Amino acid sequence: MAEMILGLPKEELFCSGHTSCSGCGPALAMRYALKAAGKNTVVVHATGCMEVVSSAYPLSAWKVPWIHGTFENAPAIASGIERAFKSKGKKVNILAIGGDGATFDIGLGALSGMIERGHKVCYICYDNEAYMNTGKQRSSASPLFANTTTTPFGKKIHGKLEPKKPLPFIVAAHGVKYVATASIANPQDFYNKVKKGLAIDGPSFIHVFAPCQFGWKFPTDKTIEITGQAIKSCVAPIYEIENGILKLNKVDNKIKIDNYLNMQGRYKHLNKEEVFQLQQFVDDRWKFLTELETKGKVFDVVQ
Ligand SMILES: Cc1ncc(C[n+]2csc(CCOP(=O)(O)OP(=O)(O)O)c2C)c(N)n1
Ligand code: SF4
Ligand SMILES: [Mg+2]
Repeated sequence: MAEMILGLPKEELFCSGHTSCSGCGPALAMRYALKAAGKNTVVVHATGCMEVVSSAYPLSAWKVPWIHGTFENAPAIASGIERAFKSKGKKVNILAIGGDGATFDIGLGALSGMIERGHKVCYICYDNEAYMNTGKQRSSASPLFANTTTTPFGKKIHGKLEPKKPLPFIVAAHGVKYVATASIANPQDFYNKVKKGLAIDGPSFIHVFAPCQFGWKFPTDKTIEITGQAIKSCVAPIYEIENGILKLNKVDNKIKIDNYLNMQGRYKHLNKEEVFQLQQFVDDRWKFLTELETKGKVFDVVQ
């Protein structure tokens, strides 16, 4: 039996020596995801920070077979690999991984196709809420009012004008058996969800909230604290949608979002009205989710 630490295998399959910034949230997500998937895994990676920092030729941080295609086609490559193994009667975990830019925006068509065709692939989106690798441009996962290089705070606009795209729900509406959100502040929860996703006989989708100190502008030792603030304030709701039924991770003593915002440079321009609007958005969505939880099955499952 593998040696475990805090309920996770000690062995690292995404190993040290990669070139991410210190305090990188997504790099932790890679470590935990690989601990859950184990050695019998092929990883297909979209372009983005985690691909770039882990694969500078001739080096690799991956101790499992790993392939990088382009920014937009990881789900299509994963689909082909899955069918090839299936035709040989081999059982291998297929993890497709992309950032929010690759998943919410540019690879969404390929992801939708992979899901609709029913490929047995677990897709993990690590969400650092912008196109970080190319210099902090906004994505459709960037939150309302976030200061990015393409939604800069200035006289005309105060950061991004649109709220975050509700991607887990868009994926769930495809009829997928397993969709989950997770965070790097609760490795056991994320680990269990990746295991569950890989065990599904069909596509599964996991969205992991993973702060980026470079893009969000916070000190490198605050990554987990900020993630914790996002969970406790319900900025990042954590839930599963299993066979169409939504189950929320409970939050005792929900806190206000002020501290979460104050810890980050990307929000330092906000005025009181904007903080109020953001709080309202978070509260409304939490209420919506808690109400949805009481309804039983909210999505049809067709996979
Ligand atoms: C078709 C295409 N457009 C743009 C790029 C340039 N590009 C490479 S990585 C990247 C940003 C990736 O953002 P995300 O998926 O959120 O990952 P992150 O870098 O934030 O980890 C962009 C725009 C590209 N490689 N291919
Ligand atoms: S820019 Fe952000 S996501 Fe990219 S390596 Fe640095 S901390 Fe990690
Ligand atoms: Mg990103």
